Amino acid sequence: MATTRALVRRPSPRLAEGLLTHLERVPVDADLAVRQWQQYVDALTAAGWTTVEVPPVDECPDGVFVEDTMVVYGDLAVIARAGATERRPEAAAAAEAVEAQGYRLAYVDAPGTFDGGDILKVGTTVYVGQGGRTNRSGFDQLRTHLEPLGAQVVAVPVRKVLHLKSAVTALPDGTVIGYEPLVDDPAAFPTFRAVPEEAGSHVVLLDDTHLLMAASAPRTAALFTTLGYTPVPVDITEFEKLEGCVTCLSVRLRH
Ligand code: CIR
Repeated sequence: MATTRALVRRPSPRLAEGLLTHLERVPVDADLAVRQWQQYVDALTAAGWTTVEVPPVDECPDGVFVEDTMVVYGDLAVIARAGATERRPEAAAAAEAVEAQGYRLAYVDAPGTFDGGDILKVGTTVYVGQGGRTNRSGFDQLRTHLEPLGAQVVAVPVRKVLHLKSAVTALPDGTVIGYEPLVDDPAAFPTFRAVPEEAGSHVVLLDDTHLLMAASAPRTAALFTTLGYTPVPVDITEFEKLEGCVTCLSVRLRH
């Protein structure tokens, strides 16, 4: 099996100017953000992941949320055309970085848009959030790229939060987890399970038992422990202020 690698991108000095859709702007501590980003990278490394830094785009405040630049499936990386025009310059260097890791590239073209944060993979099912940054053409093009690889590509509504993965992610056994008040259609997920905190909705699967998650969701971490998982909490307060979460800060490469 290929080694597990993760693309990451260090925060821009302009991070505090990042886009906001559902939250009010509050001051962001840029130095603390860099420290938190380093701790996030260290947590990946400690779990055996090799991190690959994508060259920064300092003129893009949201560049640190590198997950949004693509979706990977099998040996293919589909490069995003960001739903927010300000974020489109982020994609080019991320595409080069993932190609250098051995992935084939495909693109979503105008008028299509998608952000990687709107894509949740559960086995061969690929849920695509619709309503915010990812439009119908983006969905159709993703389906064209991914179905030949064996994926079932399913559209689900997203209106209450920025991205699909702001509302739901999945545990290693395929259970889709989310904070129910922010999930538009829990019934869209056959295995849905509610968690008690919004920030508890987001997990990065470090392996089959270890879950990287925000330190701001202690009750959900306790729930995951009772289910036999080991939570690995990280402080990401400065990114949460900009509607980011643990998933957005990396692209996990398992091919
Ligand atoms: C944005 O609005 O695009 C950024 N401030 C936050 C992006 C978070 N990314 C993600 O959830 N995948």
